[in-house]
Amino acid sequence: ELEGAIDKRGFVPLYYQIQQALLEKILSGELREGDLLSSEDELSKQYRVSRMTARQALQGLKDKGYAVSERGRGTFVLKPKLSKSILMLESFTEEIRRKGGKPSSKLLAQKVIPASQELVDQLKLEKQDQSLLHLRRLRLADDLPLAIEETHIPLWRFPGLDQIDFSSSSLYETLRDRYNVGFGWADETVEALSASADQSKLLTIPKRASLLCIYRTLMEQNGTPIEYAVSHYRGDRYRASLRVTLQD
Ligand code: 16G
Repeated sequence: ELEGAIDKRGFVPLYYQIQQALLEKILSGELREGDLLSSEDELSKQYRVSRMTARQALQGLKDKGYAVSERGRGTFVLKPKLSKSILMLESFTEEIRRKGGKPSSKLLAQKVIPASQELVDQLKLEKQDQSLLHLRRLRLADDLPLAIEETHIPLWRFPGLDQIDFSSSSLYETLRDRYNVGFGWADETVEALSASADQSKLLTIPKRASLLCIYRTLMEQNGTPIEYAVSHYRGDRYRASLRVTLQD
């Protein structure tokens, strides 16, 4: 019966049909993250194809990020990475909701601090208004740790912002709703890093696992910088896409 799932006379390559059959099971939830996939040997028997074809099907899933092989143990299902679009100016909360997940935060630090020289430059601060709200949050999607976000907001622009409890509020929602901010654009820099001991513990990943680090300076519509943030995303769960255009 399983054999009937693939069409041996058509034009669609056999490996691809098997790959798509497995992918459907992953996307429908029939196969879940961490589940062991059938081995090359099992697949080749199930679908009556060569081992080479079965291997290609598994390789296809691995290339797309839906599976991973562990030496001597087999091939396991991975959930696809969440994909952040660098084109869209979104908050963590909006992004996770858009993808149908449940965003949450664990507050690691919330305090008022004087700006360092680097932050004075990033946020173009005047001498008299160098006091910043510093927020450090572990961001979770469906209760799984996804990123550590550290952000700095100039308090001269948002008086009283330090009084809000950011363990449960969205920063961007607050800026929009309470302070009527119109967001303009953000300048971002992306860098690959490996996790420190502290970061790997918070993100529940192995030490020195890969991180995607995004630095963001957010501007109001008039160009005033209003946030300088550094986000460390789990490299195994997150990727970023951007549009590259020709300059005119
Ligand atoms: C995003 C922003 C971060 C901002 C946060 C606000 C990037 C790289 N970073 O994660 O700068 O502080 O959203 O999230 O996109 P919130 O509104 O859910 O609190």
